[in-house]
Amino acid sequence: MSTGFFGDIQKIKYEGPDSTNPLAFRFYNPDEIVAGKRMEDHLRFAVAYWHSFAWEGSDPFGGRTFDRPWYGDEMSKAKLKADVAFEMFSLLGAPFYCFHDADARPEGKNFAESTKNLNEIVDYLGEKQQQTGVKLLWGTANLFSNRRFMAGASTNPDPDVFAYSAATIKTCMDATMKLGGDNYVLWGGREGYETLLNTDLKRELDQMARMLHLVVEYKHKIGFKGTILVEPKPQEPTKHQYDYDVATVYGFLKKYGLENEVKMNIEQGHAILAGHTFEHELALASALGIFGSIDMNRNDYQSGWDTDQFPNNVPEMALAYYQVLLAGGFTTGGTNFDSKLRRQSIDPADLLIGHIGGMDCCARGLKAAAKMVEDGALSKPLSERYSKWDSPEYQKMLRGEYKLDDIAGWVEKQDINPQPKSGRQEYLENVVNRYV
Ligand SMILES: [Mn+2]
Repeated sequence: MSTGFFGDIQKIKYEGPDSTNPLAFRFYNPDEIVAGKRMEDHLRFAVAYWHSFAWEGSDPFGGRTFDRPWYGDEMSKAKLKADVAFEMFSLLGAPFYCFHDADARPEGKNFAESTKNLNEIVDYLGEKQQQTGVKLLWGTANLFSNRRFMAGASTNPDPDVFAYSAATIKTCMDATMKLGGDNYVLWGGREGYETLLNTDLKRELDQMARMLHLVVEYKHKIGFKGTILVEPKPQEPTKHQYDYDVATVYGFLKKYGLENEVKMNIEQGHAILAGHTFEHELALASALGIFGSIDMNRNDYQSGWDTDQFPNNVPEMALAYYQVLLAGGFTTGGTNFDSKLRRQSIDPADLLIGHIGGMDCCARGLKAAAKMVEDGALSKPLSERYSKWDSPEYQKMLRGEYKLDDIAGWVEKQDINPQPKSGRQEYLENVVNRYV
């Protein structure tokens, strides 16, 4: 039974590149085989509950612009929200969704009532999953919106907040497990500081590590088979976030012995905020063995904050999925649209069109990336660039069989005299542009 929210819009179909229908896919064709696998199984699209159904269109200068029939604190409204959300997942053919506890359930008067509300809505979401076949890519806890979290969750100076946060995470991990989620995500939210004048940085890092250990222990205790993911972000809302970027998080995981238990959920917009490209963060996570999943969006390159827009830049997506393919593709991870409409885009159809454009953009990027991999367009010049390392002497050097003075003697004896070679960047950029 339809809620009628999307009017008479029917399931979005693939119509091919020549279609001018705004409510059709031009590139996302779920069953099309790309690099030996169905496109849907490569991309593993998920819709984010929060931006699409919980965010009301506010900005720092004004409140709600969207007019949705599910706004309100009653359980009946939460169920209507779920009805519309699953209608949209089905219209789009999105195989997954993601949610925070606070997106889906009304806040209770205390922890017990919030948990009761969560459990009731989780049962309802479970029924919707059964009816539609849509699955949960990941669950997470919102430990940043309520004023109790204003000074952080696990990193709060008040241990009552640490305990409340731990209890909330427990309920959200239970919910994720019950709904068959493939991952559980921790985004730092307000885990950072506004000023060092009131912050004991070392103590807060120890607290954050304790929470992550608790999460990992509980995962094993309940037999959750999914992946624990941490999502880096350098700033916003706090001036400095502890999960700054992939490199920072990896150092944190190593220090606290968590590097084999936790992987990364990498967001395009957060990479940009950290002064990196998206593909840098993906390549680094892959090199460190902690690549997990993607939050797909884009930032405005001029505004300097996290605008969470739908992706629409195909060359950027091509380079991103190129790294995903090199990393062996997603296992438990996927492509979650952590993307929101602009606040003037108030029509129900805008929600669909934002996702359709994003899915098409990712599909085009994936196809370009797969072709670059297949042709060895970038990998052949790359291995050529490093080919001298294959020689036996340099292999020995790399294995540590020569000490510094051995190498000095060898360089003198062989009269090693390095000759610079072109890095061919313009050539390689032109190659990429051939594929997109
Ligand atoms: Mn973001």
